[in-house]
Amino acid sequence: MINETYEGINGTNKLNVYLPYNYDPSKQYNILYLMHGGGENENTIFSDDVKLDHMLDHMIMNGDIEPMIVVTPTFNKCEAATFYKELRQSVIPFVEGKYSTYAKSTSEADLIASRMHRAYGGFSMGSLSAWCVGNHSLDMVGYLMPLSGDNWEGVGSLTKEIDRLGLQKDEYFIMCATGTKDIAYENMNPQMEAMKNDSHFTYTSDFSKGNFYYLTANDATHWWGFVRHYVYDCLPYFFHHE
Ligand code: FER
Repeated sequence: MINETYEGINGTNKLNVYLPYNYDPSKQYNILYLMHGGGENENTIFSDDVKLDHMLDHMIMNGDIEPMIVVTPTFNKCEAATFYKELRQSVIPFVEGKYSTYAKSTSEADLIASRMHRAYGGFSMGSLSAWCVGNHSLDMVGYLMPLSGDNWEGVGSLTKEIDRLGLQKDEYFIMCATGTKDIAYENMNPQMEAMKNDSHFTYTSDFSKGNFYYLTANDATHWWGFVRHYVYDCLPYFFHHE
């Protein structure tokens, strides 16, 4: 993991960058931004509590995913719901100016052009941050992975953003997950039903046929020990569209 410090719109801040083994700066990589939950920080996801870096190494080795860059930022200099501003103005330009992604440059136009090679996910309050990236910055991100946290702004905030951008249904993909004993379960269920019934979404785990799926794990609680498995389950479905 590379520990990075950057100057952002909310002041000096930190994030961690996972580079896949054999990272080659002459190649282009898909990139996932993955956000921690409340009371956590940018180090949580690569700490011994979660060890996501180990899982990513194995997923790449097993061919479950293409080598990709995974960034763990923090919303601790602002709020989960407003982090999308720091993401688009500070985090993505900093990271993708330094590491090799599909962004040809860090201009807004080039970041928008490379959106289908960029994903954003998060756990709990990080899931809220993911929904808010969808609600307000879907021009820069093609894939969302909200895990164990509902969209406090409501489904209408997301569909409004989709309409504002004029996106087609093969230009945004959302895979959500939680556990049946997770404190987010009862909050997420009605929203997931509303999305299933909304024409902006086609519900299927086969992202060649639709763009929205909700995975529920029996008896799983609000804990990274379960949530890391949702990342394992969701990530292979990402980055298959231009
Ligand atoms: C949710 C349930 C719990 C949620 C967030 C939480 C964004 C966060 C709990 C905490 O930080 O303690 O549905 O949605």
